[in-house]
Amino acid sequence: MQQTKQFPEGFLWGGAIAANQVEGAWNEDGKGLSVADVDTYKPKASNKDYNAHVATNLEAIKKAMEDSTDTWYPKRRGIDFYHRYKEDLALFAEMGFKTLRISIAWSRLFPTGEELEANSEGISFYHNLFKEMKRLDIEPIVTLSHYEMPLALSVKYNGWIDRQVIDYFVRFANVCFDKFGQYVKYWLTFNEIDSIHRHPFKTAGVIEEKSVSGEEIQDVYQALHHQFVASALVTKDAHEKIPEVMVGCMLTKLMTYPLTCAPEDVELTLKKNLENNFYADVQVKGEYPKMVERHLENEGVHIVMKPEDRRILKENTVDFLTFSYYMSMAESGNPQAERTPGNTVLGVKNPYLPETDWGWQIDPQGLKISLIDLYDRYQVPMMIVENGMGAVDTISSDGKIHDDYRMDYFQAHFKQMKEAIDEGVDLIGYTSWAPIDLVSAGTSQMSKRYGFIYVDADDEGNGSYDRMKKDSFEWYQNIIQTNGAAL
Ligand code: BGP
Repeated sequence: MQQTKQFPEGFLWGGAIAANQVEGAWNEDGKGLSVADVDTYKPKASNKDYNAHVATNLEAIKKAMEDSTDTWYPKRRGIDFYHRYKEDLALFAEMGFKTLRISIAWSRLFPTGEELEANSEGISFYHNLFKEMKRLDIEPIVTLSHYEMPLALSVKYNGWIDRQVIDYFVRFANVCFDKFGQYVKYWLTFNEIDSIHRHPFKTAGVIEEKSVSGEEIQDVYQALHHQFVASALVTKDAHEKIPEVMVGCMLTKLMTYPLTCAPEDVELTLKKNLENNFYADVQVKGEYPKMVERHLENEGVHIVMKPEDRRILKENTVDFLTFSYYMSMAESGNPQAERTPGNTVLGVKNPYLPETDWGWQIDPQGLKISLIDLYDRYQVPMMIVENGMGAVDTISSDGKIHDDYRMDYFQAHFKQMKEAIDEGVDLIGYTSWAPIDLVSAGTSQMSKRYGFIYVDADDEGNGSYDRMKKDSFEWYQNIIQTNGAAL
């Protein structure tokens, strides 16, 4: 069979952003505070000091709630997408985007989460955004919950630990389906739902010291279960309300290799990968895997479920699977093995791989392995909804940004994607993280740059916020225009 470099017809090329990292306007037009709005930035934190910015104890949160500045809370100003979205969408359209993944800020629609009616100014903003996307022929992919929820729900209920939050989320999601369903076919429920284990506050509003059970692991699994049920319930609603809708789950793909072929390393690795699959097992297959249930039992975790929960999960599985892929990990039984930071995790360093400025190990082939592995296991259409390289970009003396390293990164990953497709994987889309520089989720830095478009702002929020094309802009434009043939 003749192999071409072209991707399947209609392949959805594009980019991905999240409301809390781009919008800004944190207190405008009736928006309430979200958990992301209290994410602080410490100027002295080193590039690799991932957790340096996290201040999630109750006292710090309450202080931040009263603080009306945005200097220490960079996500409050984002990249001012709220006011500049037309300019940004025009640039994405110029690159030829077929799709753009965005998220909706829950607290823009429901400032405290408990209102009975949605905030009309919040609705208008997203309505205008979707209208503009339609005009530019950019298909939206919308994440309902991307690392933010109304802060008031976190403080009052301790986030997703309380079952009550399911009802508020279902109300929010239904408003989104009713108001924006005419524009949006692709919906994702929770961004990186598995990340609740790594940062329970950011993902699920869980404040450790407010714990009821006193056991972090118990709290996290309980909150996760509520998110699973909420995800299934809104999947049901979307299926009933929006014709031809596609609802997906979204995972952090943390492909793990054994550091050596010592059986101990292999077994540890197998367990890591099974653990990573658990979240898709529940959302795609509709049930908790037996081994996970046994593991929880052994750990003394008891998830409180309602009698109907298992049926709800089973009857309302997702239509497609999406994931983020930034790097792979290694695993070893040797406690002395060198460690390296990754996407909110610390893993064993793989000696075969280079790394980014932030120490994330670059592994394009791991993307192909991940695609084959996931497709073999779940057999549903897939999308890569985040992949990219956080780097320090500098403006050269000619006034331009020559980000060859970024083009190399993408080129290598795209080739592996194509090979996976040639092997039979049903990959329907790809959205790079992120097409435009934005505030980092992990470090709250602006200087960790991902975009094809540069934003003139620094870590302290100084700058004009003007946009400028990097060299990679034209490069990606060409890939999209030729549907991959230019690779
Ligand atoms: C993913 C998140 C994104 C994003 C990305 C890069 O886990 O879904 O929101 O930010 O990671 O991480 P960072 O911003 O920490 O570099």
